[in-house]
Amino acid sequence: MKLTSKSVALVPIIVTVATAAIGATLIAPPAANAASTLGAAAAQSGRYYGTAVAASKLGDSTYSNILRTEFNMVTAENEMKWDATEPNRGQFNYSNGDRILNTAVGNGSRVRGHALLWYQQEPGWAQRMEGSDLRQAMMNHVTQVATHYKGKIYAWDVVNEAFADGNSGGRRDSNLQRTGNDWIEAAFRAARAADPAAKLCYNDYNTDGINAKSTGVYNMVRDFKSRGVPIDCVGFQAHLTNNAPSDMRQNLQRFADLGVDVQITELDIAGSNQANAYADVTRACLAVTRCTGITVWGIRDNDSWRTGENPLLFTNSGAKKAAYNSVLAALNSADPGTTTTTTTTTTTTTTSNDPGTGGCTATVSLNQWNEGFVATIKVTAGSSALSGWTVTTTLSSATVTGSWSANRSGNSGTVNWTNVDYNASVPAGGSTEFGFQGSGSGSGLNPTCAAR
Ligand code: 9MR
Repeated sequence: MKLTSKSVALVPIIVTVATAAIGATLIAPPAANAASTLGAAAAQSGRYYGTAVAASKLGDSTYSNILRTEFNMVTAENEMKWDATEPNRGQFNYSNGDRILNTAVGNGSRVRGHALLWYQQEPGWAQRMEGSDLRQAMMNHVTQVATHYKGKIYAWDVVNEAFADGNSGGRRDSNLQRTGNDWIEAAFRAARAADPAAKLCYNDYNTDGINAKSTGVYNMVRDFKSRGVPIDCVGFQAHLTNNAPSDMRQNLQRFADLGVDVQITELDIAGSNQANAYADVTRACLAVTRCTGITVWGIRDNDSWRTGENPLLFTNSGAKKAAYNSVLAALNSADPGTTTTTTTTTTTTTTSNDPGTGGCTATVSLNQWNEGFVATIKVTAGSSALSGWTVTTTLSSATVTGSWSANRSGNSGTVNWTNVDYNASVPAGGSTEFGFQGSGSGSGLNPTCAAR
């Protein structure tokens, strides 16, 4: 069939259908003996509960007692960052990082390494560098620090906060980024070579729900997985106020579906709904099999970087807050009677009109769970470049609740999606993607594509 006109009828042809069903039983352990500490409660489901630790506070007995009894994962709040570990080029200082690591190990805790490369807290000498000289210094830093801690780190935040805020979905400008877009994968490869046992994570904030920024990270992780770049996990910082994003679980799940572990890495929550929001974040992680643990960003309110916002689980004097009790209860809520089973099905369907000259095809990758889904749609140009496109989907038993990288005509029934400015142009044979999440069933979307 040869279709040559833009206005030609869209005749769907099912080209390929591949379906994989993954059944997962979640929140398994019985709560016969509810655990009385955060770490023990999280361990019932094989997860950890951690905190950020400041070396300067280890001499405070209230602080170190809570640390020892409640937590089984530790992140150095500042002591393993670039400015702390390499204050002068080629001259390394691990004294405070090692103090935290040794304290953690002495308490029977594991350690998250934070962070090998971050555009903030670069030492002054690195801030003044650019280009290939900086790239060389960056990779040497990754190699040296990961080698020093080889075999002792559960997971490294190899790269922290490399994506821009707002709707671009792209990278943040920095001297690191200006060394070339491949700096992130180069860092992951260097870290893997130095410490093959550590899980290697990308970590960021404002990526806790589904939005343009988290989708930018998602696309990078998917690309890394498809090209064999060694990435094992994604950290979601979760610096929140009042509420967890309503789609936090779905967001964690879509990353997990790419084949990486996910973790909540720097949790703190300000505002009057704090206790509920903490429980919501806890449940979001517990509902995702590959969410392996939660770390709060400090112990007592006055240990927090968010001065005056009281966003943590313990008061200034070290007493447990309502938020503490709600987290503990959520971690202990594994009741055999309420064990939930979630089935996630990943379906890749190619439905197309024959692209012919000036046409395009659309394919959908669908992650469906019990009551909702995320659909990623790939638009591929035919033998001519596109200067704009329209994709039509059929949502007979679903409602769109959020979307990215396309304009849409409605949220159910026949929904038309058109390009936004930055993805209107697609070269001949090239492709671009947009996506959406919805409630209900995403099956039968049957996307068709037309040039515009
Ligand atoms: O909590 C850290 C604070 O003590 C430092 O002054 C600050 C410096 O930028 O970094 C804080 O931790 C950050 C973390 O390393 C990365 N995500 C955001 C955290 C809060 O700013």
